[in-house]
Amino acid sequence: MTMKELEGRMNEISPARFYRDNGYALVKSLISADEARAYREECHALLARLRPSDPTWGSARRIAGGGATELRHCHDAQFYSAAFARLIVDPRFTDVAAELMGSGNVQLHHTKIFVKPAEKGSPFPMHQDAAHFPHTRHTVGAAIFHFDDAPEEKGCVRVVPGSHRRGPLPHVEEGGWHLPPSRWPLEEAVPVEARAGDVLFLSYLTVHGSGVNRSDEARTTLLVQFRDPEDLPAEDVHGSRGQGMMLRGIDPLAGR
Ligand SMILES: O=C(O)CCC(=O)C(=O)O
Repeated sequence: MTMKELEGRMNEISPARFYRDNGYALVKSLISADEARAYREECHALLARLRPSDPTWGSARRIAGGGATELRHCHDAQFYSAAFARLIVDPRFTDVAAELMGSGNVQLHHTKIFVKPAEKGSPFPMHQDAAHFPHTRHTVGAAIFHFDDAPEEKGCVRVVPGSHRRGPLPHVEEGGWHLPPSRWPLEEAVPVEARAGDVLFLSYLTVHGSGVNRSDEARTTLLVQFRDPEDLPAEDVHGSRGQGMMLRGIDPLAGR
């Protein structure tokens, strides 16, 4: 399907149905434009306070055509500003996450803010998040809150629709931990352009990446990785301070 056909289909059917078929769903205006603007300011103020690290993958430079690029980032944002703690338990978000997973219970894996600075915001080579933190039942998903518009020239997220059905794929350690770029070129993936307030939900098996921000404005997002609490990690990797917090419902495994 072309990008336009996918967008049309997304408007016709429920996010849960589209997510099941394609491994992703863009929920438009999940928060208002005013809320997105306030969260944008909160992200930039927080990063200014923290002196953030730059997690740009070594292989990003090749994708960017050789030039240096930059990412500003913070893990576990809800530990630094209560605004993010409120957002991750907001039923507008958790109800969608529950519906997509087919579980009433939504548990936090981790959160991270990404700011791709204007003109040189780093790309992400194509990958599955599953390669970074594999789980036993594959319910894990990401919700990417957009706090400003993310058109293609800003390095929006790109996806391979339906790739979640292929299961975990072998990744290569090559300036990052991603799929071989020659077999999974970023340019061939479908760009999911978003507006401030939109939230992109993505299965952790969906092959995705993102391009360079070449625009004159930063791209600002909060990524919330969630799971069904009964979906246990397959490997003891990727710890984070907030992991295991319940965002909706209960943890049926507690006390066992
Ligand atoms: O925000 C982006 O551009 C992509 C982030 C991503 O792919 C990830 O964190 O797994």
